[in-house]
Amino acid sequence: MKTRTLLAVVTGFIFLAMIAVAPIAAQKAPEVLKTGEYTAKVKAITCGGCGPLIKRTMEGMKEIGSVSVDSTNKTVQFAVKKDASIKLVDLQKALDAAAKGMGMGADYTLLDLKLAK
Ligand SMILES: [Cu+2]
Repeated sequence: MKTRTLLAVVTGFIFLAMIAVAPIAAQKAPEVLKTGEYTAKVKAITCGGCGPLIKRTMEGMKEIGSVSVDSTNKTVQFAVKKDASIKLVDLQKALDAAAKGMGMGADYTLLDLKLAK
């Protein structure tokens, strides 16, 4: 019975710790991208047309400067212009629309987004 109580307490602690840590982990990617250079992984680049489409889509946004896509490694590098900022959700929305247009399982969800400099 004592072991069971101890187990319950330990399980409870682990559960609480997970609840406390989850929002921190979820917030890791910045919600607003400020001026700077970023790198990210792209979830699914499925054909030779995806790279140019991602580049065209992102460069079409006034806040974003040059974009380069590495289709082999499924990564994208881009810059947010000086004195500009863009919400990640807005950028992702544009990319999702582009991926939908591409079809064939393309998914331009940005993963592992990091500020490069
Ligand atoms: Cu494609």
